[in-house]
Amino acid sequence: MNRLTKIMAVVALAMTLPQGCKNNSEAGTEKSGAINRSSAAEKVYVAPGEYDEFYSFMSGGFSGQISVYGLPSGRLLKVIPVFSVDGEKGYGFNEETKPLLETTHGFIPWDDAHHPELSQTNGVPDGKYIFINGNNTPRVARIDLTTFETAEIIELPNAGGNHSSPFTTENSEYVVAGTRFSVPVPQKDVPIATYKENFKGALSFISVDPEHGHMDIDFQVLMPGYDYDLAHAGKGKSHGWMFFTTYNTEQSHTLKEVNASQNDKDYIAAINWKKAQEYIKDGKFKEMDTEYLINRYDENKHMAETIKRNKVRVLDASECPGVVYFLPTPKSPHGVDVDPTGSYIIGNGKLNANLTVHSFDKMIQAIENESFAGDAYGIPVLNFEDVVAGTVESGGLGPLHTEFDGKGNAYTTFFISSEVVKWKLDTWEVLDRIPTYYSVGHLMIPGGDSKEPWGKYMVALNKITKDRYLPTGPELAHSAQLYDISGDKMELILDFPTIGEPHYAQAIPADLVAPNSKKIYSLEENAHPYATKSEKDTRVEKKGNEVHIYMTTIRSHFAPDNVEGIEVGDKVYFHVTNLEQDWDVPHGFSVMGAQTAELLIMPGQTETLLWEPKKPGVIPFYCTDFCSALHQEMQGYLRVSPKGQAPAVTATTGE
Ligand code: K7E
Ligand code: CUA
Repeated sequence: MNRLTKIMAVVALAMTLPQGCKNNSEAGTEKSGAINRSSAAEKVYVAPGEYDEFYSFMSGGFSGQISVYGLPSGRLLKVIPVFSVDGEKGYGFNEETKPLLETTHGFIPWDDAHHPELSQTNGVPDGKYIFINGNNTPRVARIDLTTFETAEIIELPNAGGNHSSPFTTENSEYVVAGTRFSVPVPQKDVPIATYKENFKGALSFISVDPEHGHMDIDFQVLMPGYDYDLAHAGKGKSHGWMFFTTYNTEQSHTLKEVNASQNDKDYIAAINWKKAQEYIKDGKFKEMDTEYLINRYDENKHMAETIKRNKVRVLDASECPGVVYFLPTPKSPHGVDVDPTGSYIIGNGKLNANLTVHSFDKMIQAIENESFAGDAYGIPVLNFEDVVAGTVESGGLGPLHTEFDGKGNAYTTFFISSEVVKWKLDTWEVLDRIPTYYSVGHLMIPGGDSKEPWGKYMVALNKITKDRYLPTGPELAHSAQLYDISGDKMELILDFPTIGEPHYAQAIPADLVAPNSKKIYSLEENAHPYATKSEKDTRVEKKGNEVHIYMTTIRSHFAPDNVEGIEVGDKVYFHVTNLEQDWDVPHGFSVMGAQTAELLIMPGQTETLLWEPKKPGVIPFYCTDFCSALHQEMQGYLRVSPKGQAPAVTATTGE
C-alpha cells in the first residue's frame, strides 16, 4: 500500500465504524466520552428570558444560507437567506430582492456557502458585517448585522468554484476570493486536455468601502492553474500579506483523487497585497474585458439594484516580482491559518499526520536573502527548510483547520481520526485531544481567526452525524458540538443540529451586535417608488394589462381589501407597505395561485408581489403572520374577470 491508499483505507474504516453505537439508555454517556452531565448542563443553560453570550453565524453549506445560533445554548435565532431563495421571508421571490440573485448567467436561486467571515477593525471582529462565499457560481455576499439581511452580492469573473473566500484583512480593506478550480482565463472553448497551457487561477481582492460596506473588485492576481483551497490574512507584523493554500500543483484535470495527490509538497502562496497595490497605482496592470454584476440592496428604497461591470484589473503573478512567493507545504494543504500575533502560518496538509508551521519572519528573511529553491511559472519558490518554524507531531490524521484561543494555544481538526487536537504555539507540543462525533471539518472559536480571540468556547462542525440524534430517514441533521475550552482540558458540553452543511462558522460577543440591531424601518424615510405612506393614498392603477395595487397593512386589515376590475392575463403587482412602527410587527401577504411566495413585510417597509391570475373567480388573500388577536380577520378579496369582460377598476376598504 502506498501512503495514499493507506489513508483512503483509514477513511473508509472511519466511515463504517462510528464510535459507540450503544443502546439508548447508555448512549448519552457512551457516545460522548466522560461527560459530567450536570456541570455540562449548567454551562449551556440559558434561562428563559435570558440572552446568550455570543452570536454564532453558521454557514449553511448546500442550503446557501447563514443560520444564527446563540451560544452557549445552541438555540437557533434566525436563518438569513443569502444565496438561496427563501419562501419564509419571500427572499428571491419578491420584486425587491430578486436582483440580489442576478448574475451574468441569469437569475440563480441557489448556491453553496462555506465561510462566514466577520468584518474586522484593527484585526478584531467589529460586528458590522458578515461576508460569505458562494462557491458554485462564484460570488461573495455581505450581510448587514443591523438588519441581519443580505445587503450586497458581488459576482467574481475569471473564477470557477469560489472556495478560498471571503477571508478579510485587518481592517476589511479587502475580502479575498480565490478560485478553487482553475479555468481558462478569459473563458474560452478549448479542449480540457489543454489544462496546463490554458487554465489559470484568479485571486480576487475585493475592496470594502469603509463607510457603506460596498464591495468592488480592486484587482485580481492571475496565478498558475492550480487549485486554491483556503486563505487567511496576515495580521500584526504580517499585515499586508494574504496566504492561500494550493493543491493540485500536479495540474491534473481528471481523477484528481489520485492525480492531485502525487506531489509530496504543494504550496502556500504568500501574496504581498500592499506590493500589488503599488503595481496598481503605477498603472502596471492589464485591464481585461469581462462581465460581472454587483447587486446592492438600498435600505431606504427597500430594493436591490444591479450594477454591471465589464472590466477588471489584472496583475499577472509571473510578471510582478515581489507580489507572490510559494512556501512548499506537505501534503495537499487544506486550511491555512495565521496565529493571533501574525508570526506563524499553519498549513493543514490533509493527507498528512503532522502540521507544518511556517515562520513569517523566516519567510521575510529568505525573501531578502533571495534564497530560492527555484521557481514555478516565474514565481519564486522558497526553501522549505528556510521557512519552516516547526512541525506539530499531532498523532492525528487528516488535519483540516486550525483556530486559536488567544492564550498561546492552537486547536486543529482532524477529519480522518475525528478529533480536535490542542497544541502549543512555539513549542509545538500536543497538550490535549478530544474526539468529535464524527469527522469534523472546520472548528470555530469566537474571534478564533482574529488578533484577539474570545477563547472560552470551541465549536466543532461535523460532517457525519450517524447515531447522535433520533433518526430522520436517510438524511440526518448535520451537527455542531460545543466544547468548553476555558480550562486545560477541552470538555464537550453540547450537541446541536445545524441547517444544511455547516462548513465554517464565526461568533462574536452579543454586546458587539445586539445594541445596533434595527427594530423598524422608518416610514418617513421610506423611499420605495411604490410606497404608500397612509391609508388614504391606497389605490389601484391599471395601464393595459399591468395593474399596480398600492396597499397598506396595519393591525388588523389591508387597505384596500376589495379589488375589482382585474382580468385573466393581467400582471398584478401588489406593492404592500406595512404602516406599523412597532418592533416585531411584520405582516404577511399571500394570494391564492401566486407562483412566487408570500411577502413578509417589516414595519415601515414596502415589498412587491407579482401575481398573474390564470382563472376568473373571486380570489382571497390574507396575512400570513399571526400579528394580532384579529389576525384571522386580516383578509380580502380580488375579483378576476374573463379577459375583456372586467368592470371598471375599484379598490375599496369598508363601505
Ligand atoms: Cu474545510 Cu469548504 Cu472550509 Cu468545509 S471547507 S470542511
Ligand atoms: Cu397581519 Cu396577521
